[in-house]
Order: sequence, then structure tokens, then C-alpha cells
Amino acid sequence: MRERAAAVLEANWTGTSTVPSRTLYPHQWSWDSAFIAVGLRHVSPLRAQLELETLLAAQWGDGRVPHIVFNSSVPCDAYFPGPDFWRSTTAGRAAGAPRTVQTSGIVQPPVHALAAWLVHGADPALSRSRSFLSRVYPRLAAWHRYLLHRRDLGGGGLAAVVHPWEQGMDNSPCWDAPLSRIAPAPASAFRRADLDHGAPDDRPTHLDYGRYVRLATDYRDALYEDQADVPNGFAVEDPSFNALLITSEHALARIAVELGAPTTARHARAERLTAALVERLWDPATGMFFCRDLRAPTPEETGALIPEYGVTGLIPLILPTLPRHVTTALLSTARSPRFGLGTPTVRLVPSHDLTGPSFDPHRYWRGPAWFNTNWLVERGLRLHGERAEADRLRTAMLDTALDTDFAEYVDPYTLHGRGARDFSWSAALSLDLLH
Ligand code: 9YW
Repeated sequence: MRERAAAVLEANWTGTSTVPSRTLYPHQWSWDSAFIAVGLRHVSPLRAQLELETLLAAQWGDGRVPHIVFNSSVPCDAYFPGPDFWRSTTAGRAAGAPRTVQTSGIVQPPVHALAAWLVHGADPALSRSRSFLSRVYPRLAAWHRYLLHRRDLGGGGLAAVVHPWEQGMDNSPCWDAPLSRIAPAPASAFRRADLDHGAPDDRPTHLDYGRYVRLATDYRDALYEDQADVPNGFAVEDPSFNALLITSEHALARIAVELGAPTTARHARAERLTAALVERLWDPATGMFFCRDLRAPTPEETGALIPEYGVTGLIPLILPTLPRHVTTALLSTARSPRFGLGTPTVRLVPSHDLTGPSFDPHRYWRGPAWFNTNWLVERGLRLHGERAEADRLRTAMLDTALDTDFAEYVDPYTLHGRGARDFSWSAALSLDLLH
């Protein structure tokens, strides 16, 4: 298992970073790289450090870390939307996009400080000899500053995403309501390069793509400026995105200790963010974290919680200081028929409510189980002392990774692989579970 997983990461390594998949995603993706580094540290701590350094070298002047860093030796039409769509070196100039490398202009979940801390721990001597943490720390701090200031579009202290691609669970039913208000771009505005490699039934629909392209085009044409007062468009506070930010704040505090920098403000910020997450996204009546739609059209609906049970709402389990009553209620939601945690028929946590009308066991983030979200839930279970359940989930992940050749995602009932194979974060997180 270890050898096979390491071989996947070796085959997907470009010399400076790792592609998520040679076929479907031939560039560097932001949160993929963080998860990849977490696994890669067990095989090559040096490559794991380089992975994060390469990503952070493409950071914009305003602090954002782009969701894709393009590899200039890959043909432009291998992935859509490519560099000619995002035009970072021109449209991104005002926001400080780098001149020497092409990137997208949106972001992905901030798992990076957590990854940097774990990578450091794999070989502290190497890390110190390369000044790894002291070089990445200012960049990670600027990244969090961008999210906490420029992206606090709701004014409640949480970071908002302005595109479903930013949250990382592209076609989750959580986005159906906010996306329904977006006029899709015409089919002539895009070419589905993803369908050259993926089955149409396993991927987002054309209508989804039309809306993704419209949102990205409008953001680019506004020169990637973040505006709190735009009435239309898409702005959502998401539980998983913010929980990862909080976890990364805790990691930044640990990094600061290692570097001898002040830490009190960081711990206090992580606590404030945890309180804001509970205040703004926790629904005590249902025992679930929901997304908050900041651009709902009528005044009564403004700021409404979106009552869709996505796996995003379970990810706050990774937070160490979640109030006990919240953790208890969230664990019962995870064990309910909606997610089936701990039941023999559902060995991996699905990406969406098994009992909901939008559930689809094959279509991307509308039901299939993914390795990164299961790894996070496993970590959360362990953190809260649910050892037996964490062990069962770990075993199911490792069995499934091996059986499916590290599939991108799997049917949560049959555990048959869907999407790409030899998928980097599936291999990397399996390696991490083995240690
Ligand atoms: C796309 C690379 C990315 C992931 C996202 C996933 C998908 C890109 O692939 O988005 O073209 O749809 O949804 O989370 O980072 O693996």
C-alpha cells in the first residue's frame, strides 16, 4: 500500500509540485497541494516543503493564494478555464498577481498552515536547516489576513467564498439556491475539457458550468476586487472553509511558538472565529452547520442559512474548542441516516445527505464519498475521543483506496471508484493514515 501510494505521488510530481491527476487536472491546485504535502511528508519531507513553497511563491500582493498555479509547459486547452481565461498577469495586476507565473484569480480552502506545521514535524532538522517555517510564515499570515479582512463580506468575522470552486465542493446541492440566481454564460463561452477524461454523469452539468463561467468572468472583469456591497453575484459563508481557516490559525500559533514570535493574538483569533462560526452557521434545532447565503434577494431572506446537509457541515468536528453540546449534536447528525457514520452499509461518509432529494451516488459532490473529507472527519473523531469509530473509518478508507487504485471519489454504498484514478490526495492521505 505504502509503495503504491508513493508511486502515485512520484508519477504525479512535476519537479516542483504535484498535479492532482495527470489526465483531469494537469496543473497545481491549492488545497490539493496542502493535502498532498500532508502525505508526501512521510515519503519525502523535502518534496513536501517544496510543494507548499511552489504554491506560496504564486501568492498575490493582496495575500490571496490562487486556486490554480498553471504549468506553462502544459498545452493551454488541456484544462478549462486555463490561463487565457483568468488573465492573472493583466486583470490581476491591481490585486498584485505575480508577473512571472500564470494563476487563477479565485482561492481554495486554507489548509496550508496546517499542512506546513505537519510537514515541519516530519523532519524538524531539515525544516530548520532550510528555514522552511520562517520563509512560509509571513506568506501564510498574509493569506489569513486577506481572508479575514477582504473576504469578511458578511461583516460577522467569517470569510466568504465568491465562487463554488473556492469552497472546493463544486456542485454541492448547498450551492443550488445561490447559483439559481446566476444567469449562465452561453455554451459558446466554454469548452468542457473535463469531459475528455470524465464520464458526464459523474461530473457537474452544463448548466452548472455556465454559471461557474459567468461568476468567474464577472469577478475577473471587476479585476478580482472583493466588494461587500454587490447586490447580485455569489457570496456564501461555508462551515468547512471557515473550520479549516480556524484549524490553520491554531497551526500558525504553533509555528509562531517555534519561531519565537508572539502567539497570544493568534490563539485569541482562533477562539473568536470558533465563536463566530457557531453563532453564524450552527443551527441548534437540527444539530448541523449550514452555509449562510449573503446575497439572498429579499430583505427577509438576507443572510439566510441554506438548509442542505452537505458534508461541509460536519467538518467543524476538526475544531478543538467546539462547545461540547455542539460536538455531541453534530456527532449524532453524522450517525443519523443522513450520513450513516458507523453503519455497516455506509462505510465512508458521503458528500451529501443520503436521504435528501438531491442525493446522487455518482455525481461528484452530490453524494459520492471523497478521501479528503473523510480524512478530516476521521481526524475530528479522533480529536473528540471517538477512537473506535475513527479506526473503522480509517480501515474503510485504506481498503477503498487500494481497491479503487486511489479513485478521486467513490459511490458511498458500493465503494466503487468514480472519476479519475491515481488521484494524488487519495494516495497522499492514505499514506498519512498508514503512519
Ligand atoms: C474542477 C482538483 C480540484 C479540487 C476540487 C474539485 C475539482 C476542479 O478538482 O475542481 O475542474 O472541477 O472539486 O475540490 O481541488 O483536484
